[in-house]
Amino acid sequence: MPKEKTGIEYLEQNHINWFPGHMKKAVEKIQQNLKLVNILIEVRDARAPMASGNKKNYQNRGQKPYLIVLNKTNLACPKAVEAWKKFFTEQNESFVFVNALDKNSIKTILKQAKEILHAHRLKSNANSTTFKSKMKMMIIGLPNTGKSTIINKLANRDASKAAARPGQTKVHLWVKADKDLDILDTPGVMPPRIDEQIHGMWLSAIHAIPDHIVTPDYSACFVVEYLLNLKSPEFKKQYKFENLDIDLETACNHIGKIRGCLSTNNSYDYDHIYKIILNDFRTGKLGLVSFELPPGITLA
Ligand SMILES: Nc1nc2c(ncn2[C@@H]2O[C@H](COP(=O)(O)OP(=O)(O)OP(=O)(O)O)[C@@H](O)[C@H]2O)c(=O)[nH]1
Ligand SMILES: [Mg+2]
Repeated sequence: MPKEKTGIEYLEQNHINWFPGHMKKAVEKIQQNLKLVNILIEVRDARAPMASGNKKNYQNRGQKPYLIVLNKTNLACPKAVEAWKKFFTEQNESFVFVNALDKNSIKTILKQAKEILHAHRLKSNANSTTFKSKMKMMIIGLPNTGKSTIINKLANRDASKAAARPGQTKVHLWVKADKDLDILDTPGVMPPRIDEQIHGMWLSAIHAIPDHIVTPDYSACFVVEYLLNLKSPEFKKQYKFENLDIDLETACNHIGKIRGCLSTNNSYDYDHIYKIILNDFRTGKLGLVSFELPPGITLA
């Protein structure tokens, strides 16, 4: 239990970054493979729509059509999602909010991608004899945003292994979803540098960054502080708090007590407590939470 420093103080003393060599290679490969696809789909996390984006990294994609998919909407705050829809519309961005665990939701990706390709074709004046009706999409995005899950839903089979941890997909993998749709799955890639350190904490909390980078202690404490500040009713209910006007340590100890996280010498087993908190948060048991709002927006 970090008694002296909280997650926020940690941000002031350290710089969170995660861009190992395999991600650099993955970016190079993505650039090489651009010519093989006719649309790029960037999967982000709906709880942090800009912080989980990496569009800047793919600047030399030319005029390639680009669709931003905001996934895990079923874990995000609905009011924040509405605010982001307005923002992206105003920015003239092609986007769609989805929940990859729901097949119907995934169909909206295909619909949107087809519309974008069609508009692109009209704009570039391609005549119908040269237009290839087959859609070849490359799915890119930060680790653990749900890329492989989306591909599996589109293909209707477990074509690419998905897992609840960042860094599952290691190689570029072509998946034939149907006769008119080929999809290229890619390894998750972080931005080379996370400028805003609070974004590093958000990305750890939503598990785009593995726990060993920021450590479960800081990620879990960050989540608890965030939910205490929010006065989250779901957090209160899940751990049977009487009220949320308490400090971080009191909150963690209370969670330890009601979840039976005591070591043999009767002290709290904080590793266990942090694991429970992160797992509960990431599976939505602590409510629908968004970390990021569009610029200038606050929610009532
Ligand atoms: N709640 C929720 N979970 C999701 C959703 N989409 C994916 N997941 C879960 O998120 C985890 C990561 O999914 P993956 O498809 O492996 O993510 P990825 O982007 O391919 O990850 P990397 O290959 O590591 O880059 C899995 O446990 C999925 O079941 C969603 O919309 N909602
Ligand atoms: Mg994957």
